[in-house]
Amino acid sequence: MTTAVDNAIEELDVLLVGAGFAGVYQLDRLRRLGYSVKIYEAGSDLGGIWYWNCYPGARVDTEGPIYQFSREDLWTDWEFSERYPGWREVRQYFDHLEHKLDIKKDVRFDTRVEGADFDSERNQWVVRTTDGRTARCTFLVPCLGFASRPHIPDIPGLDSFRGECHHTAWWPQQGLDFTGKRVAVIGTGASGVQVIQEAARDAADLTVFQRTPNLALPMHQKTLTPEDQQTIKASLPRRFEDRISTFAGFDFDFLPSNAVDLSPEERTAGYEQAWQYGGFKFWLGVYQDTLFDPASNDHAYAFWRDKVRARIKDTELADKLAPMEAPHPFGVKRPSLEQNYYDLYNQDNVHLVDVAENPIDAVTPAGIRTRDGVEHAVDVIVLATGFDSVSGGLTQLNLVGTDGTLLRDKWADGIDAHLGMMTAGFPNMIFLYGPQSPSGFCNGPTCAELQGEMVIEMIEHVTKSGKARIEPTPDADEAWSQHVRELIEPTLFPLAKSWYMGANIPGKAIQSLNYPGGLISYRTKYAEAKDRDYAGFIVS
Ligand code: N01
Repeated sequence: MTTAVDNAIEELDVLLVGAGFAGVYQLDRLRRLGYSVKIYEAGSDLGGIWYWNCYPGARVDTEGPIYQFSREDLWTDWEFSERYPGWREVRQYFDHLEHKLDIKKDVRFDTRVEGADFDSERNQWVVRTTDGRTARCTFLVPCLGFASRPHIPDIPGLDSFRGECHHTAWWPQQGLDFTGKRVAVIGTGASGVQVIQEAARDAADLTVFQRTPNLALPMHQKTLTPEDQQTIKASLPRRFEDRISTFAGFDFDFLPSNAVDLSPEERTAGYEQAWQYGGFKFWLGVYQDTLFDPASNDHAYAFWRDKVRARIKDTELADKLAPMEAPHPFGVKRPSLEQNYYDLYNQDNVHLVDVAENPIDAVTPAGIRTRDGVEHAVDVIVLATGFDSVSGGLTQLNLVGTDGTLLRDKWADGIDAHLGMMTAGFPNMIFLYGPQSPSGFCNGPTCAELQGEMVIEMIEHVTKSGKARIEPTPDADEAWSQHVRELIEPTLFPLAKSWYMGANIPGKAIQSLNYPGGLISYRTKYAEAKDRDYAGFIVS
C-alpha cells in the first residue's frame, strides 16, 4: 500500500523510527490493521539497543522468559538458553520474530532520520533522512528506546588517542578481542560492570576509572536445563499476566510491609530471601518503603554493603567499591546485575582509579592521565559513560513543531509530555518508551506491548473518527509534569545524580524523566483519559 510520490517521497500512514521491540510490535500490529507503515532504522538489522550495544558481556537484566512478547504463537517455540540472555541470543530472538512476522520487508535499514517538520496544510510529518530520503506520514511514532543517544564526556585529548576507543553503544559489529591487551574502562554503570567482567578475564591489564561505585546485585546466572524450560513454559501465561499488575512490568512486586516496622531478624530474613533469588528482587521485590524512607534505605544499603565487602580482600578497595557510608540511597540509581564483579578486583591484573578523588585530566596518545600526574598507558579505552537517556533520542532529531520551534528547544528547560506520549505543538507525533512514561522503570517488551496498544488505540481513535490530527493541550502537558513531580518528590530518587533524573548530562534540566507511579497507575491514568474521550488531547 506504500505509494511513491514524485519518485522520491514515500507516503505512509505511519512512520516508525527504530526497529527494536517497540518498532517491531507497532509494525506488526499496524500492518494487520491495514495501515501503510514502515520502520526507518539507522542500524543494519533488527534489535534496536541490541543491535548497537554488542560490547563484550552485554546482557539482559530481566529474566529471559518475560523478556519476550507475550503472544502465544511467538513464545511456544522460543526459549532462551540462560536465565539472563546475552546480546547474541537476544538478536536470535529478533531472527525468530522475523521468521514469524516477516518484519524486514517493511524496514529501511541504514536509514537515519535527521529531522521532520509538520505540514499543517496536509496534516502530515515531512521526514528527512541523512541519505537524502523524504517521507510523508500522517503519524510519526519514534520507537527509540531510552538509550539511543550515547553520552561521550568532554575529556581533553580524547581524539588524540592512538589505540582503539569505543563507546559501549557504538561497539564495532565485528567485535574487539581484549586478549593480551591493556584495557581502560571509564564508567561503572550497567554497561561498565558487564564489560569489566569480560575484560578482567581476557585482558593482560585492566584499569577501571570509577566515579561512583555501582551498588550491583547478584545475577545468579544459570544455564537452563530441559526441565527448567518445561517449568518456564508452563508458567509463562501466568507470568505474562503478572507483569501487568506490578510496578515495573516484572512478574514480582514490592513486599507490602515496611522495613522499619520489622524486627532486625525479620527484616534480614526478607533481604536474604530476595538476595538468594537474585536479580532485581532485592531492588523492586523488597520492602515497599525502601525507596521512600531513608531509615529503611539505610537497612537495605547495610545489608548490601556487608555482603559485598565480604568478597573484597583489600580494605582500601572495599572502601571504594562498597563504602561504609552509602554514596547515595540504595536503588535510586539503577542497580546492575553482576556475576563476579566484586571478586575480580582481587585479581592482580585489575586496578581501580577513583576519579571522584583523582579525576581524569586528559586522554593522551598513549593512554589516560589523571590529576596525580600518572599516565595510565593502555591499548583500548572503553567509554561506558552512559546515555542522554530517555529524552536524548528525541531531542537529537531535528523535530520542528507547528510554531517552528525545535523539540530540543522546547524541552531545553524541562520536559512536558501529556501521559508521556505526546507534547503540545507536535501533532500526530506519538512516542513510545519516552519521557514521563514508565520507560526506564519498565521492562522493555512489556512496555512495547502495553504502551504500544495505547499508541495504536490513539491512532485508531483519530482515524476512525474521520479526524486528521491529535495533540495535547499545553495545560495537559503541564498537569502531567506536575503529577510526575508530585510522585517523585516523596521518594529518594532526587537525592542521586542519576540518568533517571537527567543529572548525568551536564546542563540537562533535573526532573524525573520516567513516570514514577508504576505501571498500574500509568495504565489507569491512560484509561481515564481515554474514557473521557481522550481528555487533555485536541482531536481535530
Ligand atoms: O550508563 P550509566 P550505562 N568521568 O549512566 C560514568 C541500561 N543498561 O550505559 O555514576 C568518569 O548507568 C558514570 O559515573 P557517575 C540500564 O538501564 C542495561 O552503564 O555518573 N565517569 C557511570 O558510572 C542502565 O542503567 C543493561 O558518577 C563518568 C557511567 O559512566 C542504563 O542502560 C546493560 C563520566 C555511566 O553509567 C545506562 O547504563 C547496560 C566522566 N566524565 C545498560 N561520565 C542490561 O543489563 C559518566 N561517567 C540490560
